[in-house]
Amino acid sequence: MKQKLTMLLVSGALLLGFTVPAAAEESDGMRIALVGKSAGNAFFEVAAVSFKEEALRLGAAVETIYPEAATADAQIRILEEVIKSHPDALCISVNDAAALEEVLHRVRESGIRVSSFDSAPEPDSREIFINQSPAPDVARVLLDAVCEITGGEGEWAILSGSGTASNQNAWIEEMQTLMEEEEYERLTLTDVVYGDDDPRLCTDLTEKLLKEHPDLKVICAPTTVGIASAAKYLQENASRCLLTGLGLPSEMIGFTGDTEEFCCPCFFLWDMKELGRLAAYATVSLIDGSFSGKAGDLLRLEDTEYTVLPASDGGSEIVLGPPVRITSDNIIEMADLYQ
Ligand code: RAM
Repeated sequence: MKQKLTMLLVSGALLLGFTVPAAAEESDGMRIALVGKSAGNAFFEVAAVSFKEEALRLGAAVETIYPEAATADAQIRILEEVIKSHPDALCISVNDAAALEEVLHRVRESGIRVSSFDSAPEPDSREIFINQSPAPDVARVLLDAVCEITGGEGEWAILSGSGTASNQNAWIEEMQTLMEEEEYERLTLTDVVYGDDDPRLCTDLTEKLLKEHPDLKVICAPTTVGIASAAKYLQENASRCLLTGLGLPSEMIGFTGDTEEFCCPCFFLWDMKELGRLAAYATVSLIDGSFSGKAGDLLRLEDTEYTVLPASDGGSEIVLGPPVRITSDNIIEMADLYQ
């Protein structure tokens, strides 16, 4: 078993240039491949910390694998390797649910259990999705923040991740639906752009948005990479345009505050520790057969009980909880929590 794992690590390292986590070599028991959207995105590294801790506690070794870019092709190449090395389970956040459907079917057919978190695969490509927060709740807090920052009227734009990401697309769709409500009717969504969770592209798109829309009041970036890149650009250029979205507290220190020197009055995230922990617990429970992932099933994680619900896409999911608002009041505390 150890030999197989080493082969995957070596081939993965050659293919993608990622490093071998120490934890992956510490167990001869269950093995899990944890696949994020892309390398260099700290969101997945933070989620992996509590994922690995929980998995190790339960006797499973974790290999984290990050594709070189947030694309379907890069993830497909990784999944081909995963099929060959055959861990007990795969837990994935997908860049493109439709494009990954075929390879994920083959992963499942090979006997590897498939859980997912953050960005959901198609219902029949997964056994369970750990949903960080319901999409309507995420959309509501973001739109309310845009409303609050603009004073309820004016132009705003969205700087998203990749155009095929299920999570960002669900949040954007929900925001567009909510825009029909009366309280948002004086807000104008001027543009939606996709920075592919690539810091350079996100920076260029921020510049482009400001040039093309000189009256832009707020950029909403529902991606940790997008918001961090936009924050740097806006603040370095002393832009009057402000910022909100979904961010990692550690990356938003120095940009978050209510006074003029800061570009971001508030942003949101969810409980990253619990996201990783719950995803690991669900994955190990699939492997050991104590959990089916089907609607109605239960997961008991210490004193919290999670029920599997039917997801809006027809699959099943466990919902973690509501998004958390982060401001200058709690950013330091939150950054300490999610290292
Ligand atoms: C980025 C990713 C991830 C998303 C967070 C908020 O890091 O796109 O999928 O959940 O932002």
